[in-house]
Amino acid sequence: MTATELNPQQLLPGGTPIRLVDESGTPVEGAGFGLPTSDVLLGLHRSMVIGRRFDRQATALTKQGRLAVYPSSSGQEACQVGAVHAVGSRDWLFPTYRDSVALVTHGVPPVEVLELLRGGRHCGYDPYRYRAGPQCTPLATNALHAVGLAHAARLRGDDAAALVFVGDGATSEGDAHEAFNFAAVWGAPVVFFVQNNQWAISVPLAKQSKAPTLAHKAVGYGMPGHHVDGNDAAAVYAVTARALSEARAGNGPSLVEGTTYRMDAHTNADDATRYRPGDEVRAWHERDPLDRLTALLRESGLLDETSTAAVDEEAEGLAADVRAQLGTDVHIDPDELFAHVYAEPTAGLREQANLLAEELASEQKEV
Ligand SMILES: Cc1ncc(C[n+]2csc(CCOP(=O)(O)OP(=O)(O)O)c2C)c(N)n1
Repeated sequence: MTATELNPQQLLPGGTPIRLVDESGTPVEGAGFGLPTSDVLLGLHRSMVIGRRFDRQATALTKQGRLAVYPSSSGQEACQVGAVHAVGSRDWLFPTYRDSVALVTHGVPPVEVLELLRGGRHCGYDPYRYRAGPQCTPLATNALHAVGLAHAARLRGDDAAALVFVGDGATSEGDAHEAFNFAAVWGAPVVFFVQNNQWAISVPLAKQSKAPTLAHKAVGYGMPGHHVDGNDAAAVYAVTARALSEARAGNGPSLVEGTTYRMDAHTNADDATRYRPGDEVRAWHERDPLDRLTALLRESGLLDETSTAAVDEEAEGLAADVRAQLGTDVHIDPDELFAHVYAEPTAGLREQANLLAEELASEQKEV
């Protein structure tokens, strides 16, 4: 059934976030979705362990001056990993600066993911090869990219869908509005995944939106909104998989809100203790998404000491590899700054390039 055939009540999210596993790791009945298969659950666990280790390594590299900046997504692994595991081989992913773990989960080599953040190239990976757009720092611009690609795919008769991540703050942007509206009107196969981590730098959700939930925003555009417990990887996976499959089947876009929490500061350049109460942070530590999935898998006998150790070892290996590969300085010809801006460089751009070349040549002489 397409969104246009649904009545407004059917577009609204339920009264409570969809949850398949509670905070103690116990399955919850009656959410309208079955628990994913054992293989899927183990895959989610592996990606979350690797993602968290990668995130910790990247944060450490900022302290060693090897990365210019890193926006951690510690605490948000269930959203990023759960949603990306639902992405099909022909689908596309459109991440923000916060979504490095999503990219690693998607199969992009970690060092290529970090190329932008170490001050190398604007995008260290080939978007076509991995079917992943570049990480966007201007908020919600990636939502427009996702809609454009998905709409074009549909016109071509290609059944690919696009998954795009935006933050709670980004939903207030004009670009988000245009993307939601265009996608709904044209039935573009997009799933807008809002990672509601409660804060847009120092702006809390209460100062960001008066909507009952961010998922409620969807009804105003005429698309379904789903509200999911964003620290329950099983629920995120199940809801996103269904939303992507609806999109691929030609039933239009939808918006999924995952309620989660950014455990670290906005980036390594931010001090979150200046605006976030310690009690709030401690309460979210108790709802850790990885602990929840681990508890479920251990209780059901799917994970034991040996398999846990094997995943931990794999994550350590990945971190060691990242450290080794990022241990050297970036060497880029400064002239590259002007490449890829326009197909035909403008006169102004050529002038700037010449000025830079002259300045660098005079510095060389001084040395
Ligand atoms: C168009 C635009 N305006 C302002 C900024 C500055 N800015 C960077 S991050 C940020 C907060 C974003 O919060 P949210 O969308 O909730 O994402 P989060 O960082 O929490 O993942 C702002 C305002 C920006 N990057 N782009």
